[in-house]
Order: sequence, then structure tokens, then C-alpha cells
Amino acid sequence: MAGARRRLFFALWPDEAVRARLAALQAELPQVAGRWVHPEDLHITLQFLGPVEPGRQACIAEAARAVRGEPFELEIDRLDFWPRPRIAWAGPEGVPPALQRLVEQLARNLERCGFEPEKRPYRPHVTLLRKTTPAAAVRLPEPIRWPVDHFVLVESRPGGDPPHYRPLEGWALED
Ligand code: 3AM
Repeated sequence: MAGARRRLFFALWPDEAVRARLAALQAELPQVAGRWVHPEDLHITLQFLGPVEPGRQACIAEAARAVRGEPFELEIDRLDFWPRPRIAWAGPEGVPPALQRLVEQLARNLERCGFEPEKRPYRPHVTLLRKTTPAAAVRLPEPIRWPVDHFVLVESRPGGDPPHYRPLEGWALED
């Protein structure tokens, strides 16, 4: 039997301290309309994979294992809004080189498993609020420092009650 496909993506997963600060930011958002992302679902997507057959998961794990990365720190210092997905998000002003390298390596390794690399430039962000109303970008007076030393493969289970995302496996970024 083929087994059920799972909806998967690679992400940076905050530790409890960073998660608490991101959740506090949600509470301070000026927007009132929208659908809050459950605090346990807060993350930064590295690459979205979509529905994956069980037979491809070994290739995906191998692609992740083959990544040679290094730990880095993210400075979450911007709160912004994108009109097309209609989300409010928090993220770093720029992309740290170590993060850019991580995303590119992952995309390259995943091509061997048949996943098309994303054509749009990589924009790291934590979605805080969906289906929201337009808002102006602001710079956070106190940036959130997010030390990144690993990345995870996450299963997405939309529908039902949140949290919707569950980390399945993680890989360290080692010097
Ligand atoms: O990281 P965020 O919350 O912005 O919108 C989905 C979510 O993004 C995105 O992957 C993340 C985890 O679900 N996503 C969903 N479908 C997608 C698709 N077809 C997608 N990203 C790219 N292509």
C-alpha cells in the first residue's frame, strides 16, 4: 500500500524564549482583523515541499543531512504586511549570509528528490496574522534575537484546531 501523503516543509523553529517574544508581538499588533497564527505554529519557512509520498521521505532526510551549515543569529527587527497573501509578519531586515547559504544548499539538495527550487528571492518571515488588513511597516524598538543552531522538517495538518504544524525531525547546523 502506498500510504498517505504528508504535507511537509523545512523551517527554522524558535526555542521557547523566542516563541514567547514572538507571541508577545502578536499581542501588540495594531491590526485587529484577521486569523492569529497559534503561538506553537510560529516558524520561519525555509522551503515548502507540499504533499509528499512516503517513498520520497528518505531522499528528503538525506538532502537535509547533506547540508553543511553553521549556527547564526537572526535579528527580528521588522514588522510588515504583504497584501497578496494578506499576512502580517515579523522578520529580519535582511537575509544573513549563513541563512541564504542554508536555503540555497537545501534547495539544491532537494532538486535531486524532484523538488523545484523557489524562483522568488528568499524572504525570511514569521507569519503572525493571516487574512488581515493593510498596515504600514514598523521597525521594532527592541529586536528579537533568535539564535539558530538547527533546522527542522515540519508536517502541516490544516483543518481542525491549531496547532497545525508538527516538527518531525531536526538537523544541527555545526561549525
Ligand atoms: O511560512 P508561512 O506561514 O508564510 O503559506 C504557507 C506557510 O508559509 C506556505 O508554507 C508555509 C507552511 O505551510 N505555503 C503553503 N503552500 C505553499 C505553496 N504552494 C506555500 N509556499 C509555497 N508554495
